[in-house]
Amino acid sequence: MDIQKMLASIPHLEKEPAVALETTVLTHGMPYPQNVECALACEEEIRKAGGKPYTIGIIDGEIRVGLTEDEIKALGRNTSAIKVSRKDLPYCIAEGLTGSTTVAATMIIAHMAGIKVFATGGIGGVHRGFEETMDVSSDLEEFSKTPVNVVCAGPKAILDIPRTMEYLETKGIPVIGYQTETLPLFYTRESDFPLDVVARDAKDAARLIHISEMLGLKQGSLFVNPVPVEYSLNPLFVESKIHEALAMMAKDGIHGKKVTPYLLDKLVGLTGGKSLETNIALIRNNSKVAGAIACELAKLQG
Ligand code: PSU
Ligand code: MN
Repeated sequence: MDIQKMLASIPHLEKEPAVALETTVLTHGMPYPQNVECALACEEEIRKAGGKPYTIGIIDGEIRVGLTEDEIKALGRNTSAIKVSRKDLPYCIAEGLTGSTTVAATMIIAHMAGIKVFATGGIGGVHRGFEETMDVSSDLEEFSKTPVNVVCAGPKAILDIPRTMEYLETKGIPVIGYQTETLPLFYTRESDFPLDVVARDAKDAARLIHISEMLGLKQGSLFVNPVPVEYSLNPLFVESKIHEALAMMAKDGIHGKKVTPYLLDKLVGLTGGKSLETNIALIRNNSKVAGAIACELAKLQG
């Protein structure tokens, strides 16, 4: 693989209303075939909002910005694709492997392509029991390194939410409520965590991104966008299922990069598929909002 040639093939999309989409949620976050349907629906949501979707992944060791529909379908069926975060990028490319990119790795590649807005479901964060395991997602660290702005439905509820928020604060990462004054918790719309900053609409959000850029802050921000009300799950129901999933995980001795996929998978079973339905709804909704923000940003900067 000629690395120089591969890098030269990455498009430059600074002036476009481009929105990045990740692929770990496709390969490790949802079962087939809902994963593929969801990935294609997210692209469509972005287009409907006037944006241009670019699904990011690594095919046979080659970084790809803008997978085709057939490639998304193939990746969604590929059970041997590796989960690629920041640390895994060189290895995946060196070995010519096919990999799906996490929030952290997708931010890095999106930035190479000049994409400033990125939609996902929920970012990684500080895991419950981190005192013991030291498990903190490298997604959090990425925001202080890479100026890409992520629309999500809050940190995943499986995490230690107060500590995830403290970590973001320490790193100087803006957490901006999209039409909400409290932090949404992925499967549920609301929480007891107040937010300092609220974006009233996509234009507001784009201005915050633009100003951060003009100040030369060279870091990302996090837009937290609540799941649509009809898909929001009861927080007590979710919490009890998370406890069950965590107990199963302890018994199965799961660690490291397997933790998040394991918990999401167990929750689908424990909630009778409800968590999956909600996950699909929220990620589509985030894609729609990201498309609108990317449009406003392109107008500001075009
Ligand atoms: N959003 C979802 N489902 C997912 C993810 C996000 O709705 O599976 C993925 C993202 O790729 C994120 C990863 O980066 O989960 C977090 O993994 P970890 O906790 O190992 O960093
Ligand atoms: Mn981890």
